[in-house]
Amino acid sequence: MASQPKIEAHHRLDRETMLNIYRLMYTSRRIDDKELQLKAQNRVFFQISGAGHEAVLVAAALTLKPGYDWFYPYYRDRALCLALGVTAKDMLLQATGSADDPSSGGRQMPSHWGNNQLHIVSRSSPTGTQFLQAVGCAEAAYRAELMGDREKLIEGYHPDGIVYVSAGDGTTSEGEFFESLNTACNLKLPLLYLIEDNGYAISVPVEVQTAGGSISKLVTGFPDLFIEEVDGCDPIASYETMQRATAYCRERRGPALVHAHVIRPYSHSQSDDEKQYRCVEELEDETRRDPTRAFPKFLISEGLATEDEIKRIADEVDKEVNRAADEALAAPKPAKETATLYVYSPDVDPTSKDFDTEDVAGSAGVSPADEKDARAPKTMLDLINACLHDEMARNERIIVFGEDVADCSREQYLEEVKGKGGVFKVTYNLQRRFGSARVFNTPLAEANIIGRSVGLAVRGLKPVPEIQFFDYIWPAYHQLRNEVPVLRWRSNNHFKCPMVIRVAIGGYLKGGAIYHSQCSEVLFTHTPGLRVVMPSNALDANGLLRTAIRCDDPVMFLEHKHLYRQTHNKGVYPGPDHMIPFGKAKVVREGSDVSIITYGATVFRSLVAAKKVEEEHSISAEVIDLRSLSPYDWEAISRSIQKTSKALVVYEDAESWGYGAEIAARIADDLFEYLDAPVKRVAALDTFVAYAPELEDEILPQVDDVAKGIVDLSRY
Ligand SMILES: Cc1ncc(C[n+]2csc(CCOP(=O)(O)OP(=O)(O)O)c2C)c(N)n1
Ligand SMILES: [Mg+2]
Repeated sequence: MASQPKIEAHHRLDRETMLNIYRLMYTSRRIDDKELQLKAQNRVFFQISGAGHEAVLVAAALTLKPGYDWFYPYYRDRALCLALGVTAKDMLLQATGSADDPSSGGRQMPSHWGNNQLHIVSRSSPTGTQFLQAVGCAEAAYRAELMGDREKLIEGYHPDGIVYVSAGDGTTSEGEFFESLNTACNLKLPLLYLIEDNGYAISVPVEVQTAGGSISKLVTGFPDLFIEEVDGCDPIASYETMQRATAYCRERRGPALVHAHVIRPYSHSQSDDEKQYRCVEELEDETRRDPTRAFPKFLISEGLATEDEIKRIADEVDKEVNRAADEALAAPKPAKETATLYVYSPDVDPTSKDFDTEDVAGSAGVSPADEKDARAPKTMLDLINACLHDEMARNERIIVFGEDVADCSREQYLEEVKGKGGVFKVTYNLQRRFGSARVFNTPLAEANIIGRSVGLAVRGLKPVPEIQFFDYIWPAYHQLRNEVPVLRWRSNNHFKCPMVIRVAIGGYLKGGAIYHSQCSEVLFTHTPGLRVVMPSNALDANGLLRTAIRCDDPVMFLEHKHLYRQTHNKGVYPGPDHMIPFGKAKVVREGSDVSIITYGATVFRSLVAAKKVEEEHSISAEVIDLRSLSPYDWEAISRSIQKTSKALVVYEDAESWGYGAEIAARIADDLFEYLDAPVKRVAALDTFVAYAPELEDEILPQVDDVAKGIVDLSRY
């Protein structure tokens, strides 16, 4: 038995804890070794090691509470996850791609952590997307506190709960890191950043990556940010630092950033050989710092453990890891039929009859936007606004935010001023009615808006963010492609982030030019996991938005700017329960000669064109407004074409590779025997939308283009 006189000098860590630190660090390393061995045997298919990062990670876990705090660990955080309660077998189940892998059911690579009971939120592979999600996760508690009833409003609320997020040194170069610090500091969120600096991002050394070579020095200007640098190979020093940092967050004094210097003894990955770009001395120095070697030596030299005790722990761990590997290798693999499970919610089906109140006669209520004039036709903008009012009143978890969406951020002036409520006024009066905790402005940063939404949704709030212009959605595209639609699927339904992303889209503005006219809805319909809708009129917008908000999937709600205030598409407020299911098109004009399949701003143009060809050429064109683009109503398309035998797909986006290309291809595939002519498309020229009205008219599809398309097709 080792003597214990020096325990006090080790910062309240008792002998048992220190031996446990060693056990966890060594287990982490041995799982890496086991995975590498199995990789060489082709029984696991990828390996990402946590080697060299173990000390600070075990220390961090000692100061954090699984299932109480929330965690966004990155791929090197094996030791943290082990210390939080993930087992060796759980890890090896993922490495072997097993059905019982609790993180992802065999869907993600190893070291892509996720465990809903422990509050480890499923992680993806992109570097940096975790930061803003972690902000949202911490912000959920902040908002719930402002809103009252916090235990009821969000999942896992604790007044001193914190959110942990980690990343490597290289990943701090992603813009989202700085965007996240901006908001975490601005809202003084309880967010703990652990930056694990192993000196390299694959082969790029830290001085090339970061101005001045030190991320902790670079971020010193952020207000209320606790910053500390530590030797992350020393578990005791790391524990002290982590304790100070977590205490700072728990006391709600602001976010904390720990910059831990660690090593990377196993190269970046098994496909990287660091000897190609690192010198021998550097690698030897790292070997000396390796915590799985240095810490047991320290324990022995300090009289805290004997060599035998260390050996016994190592033997036990080796046995445990071998047993876990055997069990994982014997575990069943996912059944082929499960491949498409959980792309969408298995519980709530927005295409079902539950979401169809469209044909219920009469107005069921009075528009909160305009009580005096309930029966007067309203614009699309008014009825979207009315739906937001209704739904926010119905569900207190809904929060609305974005650039300029609030009425007046400086609340003290709310009574004096009219209020902004969005650049198009779609969110008008929401802040005034529902308060600044639920309706607020964000920084001018689209990734910030969507990344935060993911974290807010994970905690059970229902974000309805606005992207001011579709043309500027691109900074958020990473989150919208790799995170929002994927979370449910990649976590095997353990996590989800339902939200409604409202986006002002489209051209025909006269003067909108390149950067206020874009529509590339196809980039979102091409993404599994997203629902995409694009209404053409006020009533549909109201009913589809309600379905979008009440369903359990992420929805891209595309609002055509040109349609916001038209007179031709007005509708009477339909009451607070008007819903249109997704995937239900509408035949907006019956016809027998040609079927026009369209949506958005080209619906009206197609209707005018159909009328024109009827009058001028006695051609009878049927017009189908798809309304919802993914899913879409194949039955309606098929029915119409079986009647007319001719199909014209009309859409506003550039013709090549556009949304209509898929529809045209499917018609050609599935309805070939009914067709009397090739499937034709009318769409924009394959260029950008120009400012000069003459050019804009030439570029975007006009009534005459559609009319010509109908005539040509009917004469074919
Ligand atoms: C957005 C994105 N770009 C590139 C990659 C490829 N990649 C994976 S890890 C990595 C280096 C990360 O370095 P660092 O953040 O220092 O973490 P470390 O691996 O050193 O722990 C790169 C470039 C990625 N996964 N995601
Ligand atoms: Mg690194």
